[in-house]
Amino acid sequence: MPDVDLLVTAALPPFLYGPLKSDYRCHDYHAAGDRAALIAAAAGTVRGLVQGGGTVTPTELLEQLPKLEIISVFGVGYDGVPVDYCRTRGIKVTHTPDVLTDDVADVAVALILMTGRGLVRANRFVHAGDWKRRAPELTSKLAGRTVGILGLGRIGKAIAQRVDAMGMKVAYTGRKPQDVRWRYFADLEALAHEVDFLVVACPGGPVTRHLVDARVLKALGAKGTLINIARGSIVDEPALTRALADGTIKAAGLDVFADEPNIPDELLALDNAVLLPHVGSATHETRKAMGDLCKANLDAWFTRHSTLTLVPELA
Ligand code: 8YV
Repeated sequence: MPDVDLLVTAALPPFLYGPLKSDYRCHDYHAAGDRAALIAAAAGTVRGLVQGGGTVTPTELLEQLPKLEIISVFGVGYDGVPVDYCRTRGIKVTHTPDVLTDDVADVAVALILMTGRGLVRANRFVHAGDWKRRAPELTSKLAGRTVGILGLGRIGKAIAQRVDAMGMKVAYTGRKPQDVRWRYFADLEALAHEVDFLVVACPGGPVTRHLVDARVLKALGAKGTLINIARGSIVDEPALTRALADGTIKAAGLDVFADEPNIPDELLALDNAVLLPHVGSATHETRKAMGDLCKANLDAWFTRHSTLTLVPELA
């Protein structure tokens, strides 16, 4: 392996960080007490940067790394990377698609089941010993209900296939209709109006910021539940909290938030919100596969021995 310096800007799991440290000189920017000193010492030699899916990498940091050749994202989402800036400098940006699709889609389905069938409340009911005192509540049948998917990419399609198999109807919106049998809506508000569950599965970033706003939530209405397994930035979180509190929408199932791991107290307090700590890809198998691909992308670049998993904009 060539003699290469890497800047590490996120907390990495040992099964990725260990192999990286064996093959590269790693500068731990994430854990550094004095980041300015670390940059002053390493900036002239850093040729690769490793970050997480949700990590924001400011252009100002990249400007201090004149030798940077590649950013390898440990995650499918690269909304924290200034891709246009990277293009102007010829910096490669790679990510870890495909390997996490099944797990993230599973969590979307779990959130549909947890909200739709009241499973979190039912679990609390049993733990609290209430079953001995009264019958559990009745909920609503999922088969026959409609799931609207915002963003029919790899993960969106995997969610559609799963809920299809559950007997639910599928509709979707995105930049353009695709060659699939599910109904396309050009307009998100129109889709929200039509569906029982609106599932956010599109990329984050400036283009999709607050796409799900008060108007879309109003269209989803009191029959509707919002599911988000993508990025917190796509949903106007204060508007969502208000919509849940005043009954504008029925419920929400969220794996992602605007400012993780901070969740506003008002949202935390709501009984009609099922909240998960961004566990979409959090299985041993998938995180290991993501880690392997994250490192393989660096190895491919620095040894020129195999191809990179470039982000679509730079492919
Ligand atoms: C990970 C993710 O939690 O892949 C992504 O974009 O958000 C998640 O799978 C994250 O990337 C870990 O850094």
